Amino acid sequence: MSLEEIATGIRSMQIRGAAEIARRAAEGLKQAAQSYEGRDLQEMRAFMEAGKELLLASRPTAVSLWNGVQAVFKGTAMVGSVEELRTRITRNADDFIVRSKGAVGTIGRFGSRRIRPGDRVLTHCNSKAALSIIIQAHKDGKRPEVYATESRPWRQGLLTVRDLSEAGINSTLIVDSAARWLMKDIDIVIVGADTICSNGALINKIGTAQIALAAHEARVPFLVAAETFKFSPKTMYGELVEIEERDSSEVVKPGEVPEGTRILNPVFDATPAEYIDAIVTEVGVVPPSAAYEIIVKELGQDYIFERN
Ligand code: RUB
Repeated sequence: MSLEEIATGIRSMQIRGAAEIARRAAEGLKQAAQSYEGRDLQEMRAFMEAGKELLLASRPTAVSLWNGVQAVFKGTAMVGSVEELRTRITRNADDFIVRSKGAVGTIGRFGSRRIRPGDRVLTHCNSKAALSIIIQAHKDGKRPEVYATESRPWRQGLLTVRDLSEAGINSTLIVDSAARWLMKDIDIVIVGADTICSNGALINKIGTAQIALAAHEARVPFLVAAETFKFSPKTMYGELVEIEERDSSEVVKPGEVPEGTRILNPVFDATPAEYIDAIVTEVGVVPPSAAYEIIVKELGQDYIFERN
C-alpha cells in the first residue's frame, strides 16, 4: 500500500485502533523508503518528510501515530547516504512493529492478574490491548463474563464481540446508554487508550469518560490497557490533545433530522486521572500519576529538542 492509500485508509477508518494505525504508518514509511529510487539524500529526506506529514495529518487524536512515526525516523538526522537512510528507516520500522506487537501480549499477561475467576468485565469500543487482557484471563482459566458496549456511531463493539467469539468467549453486547444501569453488576472495566497525557488523563473513544464516571460512582475498578507509545511526550511540553470531530453523516442519515439541526460528532473524550485505578503497560502496571515518568523514561530521550 502506498502512503496515500494508508493515509486514506486511516482517515476513512478502514485502518483503525491506535496501535494498528501506528504500525501501518511505520510499515508504509518503510515501504516508501524501500521504493525510493533516486540517489540524492536531500531529495530522499524531503520525500520521506512529505510522507510523514501526510500520515500525521490523517487522524489527529491518537499519539501512537506520532510516536510511531518518531520511532521510524529515530537517528536519521545522522545518516550520510541514501542507503543508510533506507536501512535505518527499515530497521526502525521493523523494531517498532515487533515491539508494539510484543507489548500487547505482555499487557495481556500483566493485566490478567488483575482479573479474578468469574469476574464480570465491561469494555468499550474495540481495543486490542484491552482485549489482550480479557483473552489472556480466559486462557488462564478465569472465565470472565464479558460485556461490550456498542460504541456508536461506528459500532466498534460489534468488532469486539467478534474478536471475543474468535477467542472462544461468548459476550454480551449493550447499547452505550446502558453502561450506568449495568455498572452495579460489573466487577472491573477495561478499556484501551488513544493517548495518555502527562497528567495521567486518558483520551479514548467517546463515552469512555462517562463509563469511568459510572465506575467511580459504583466503586468498580477502572483499568486502562496502554502500550508505552500511547503516552504523549507532546503533552509534557504543554500541547493539548486535539479531539477529532467527524462528519455528521456518521450519526444520522440524510432526512432523519429537521433541516438546521446541528450534529456534533466528537469521537474521543478525556477521562480524568482520578477515575483511573491503574494503567497496564508492557513495562508494568502503573498508576496514572506515573505517566510523566513513563514519558521521560520510555519516550523522553527522543523528544529533547521539544524543550526549546
Ligand atoms: C479506537 C479506540 C481504542 C483505542 C485503543 O477508536 O478508541 O480504544 O484506539 O485501541 P477508533 P488499541 O475506532 O476511532 O480508531 O488498543 O487497539 O490500540
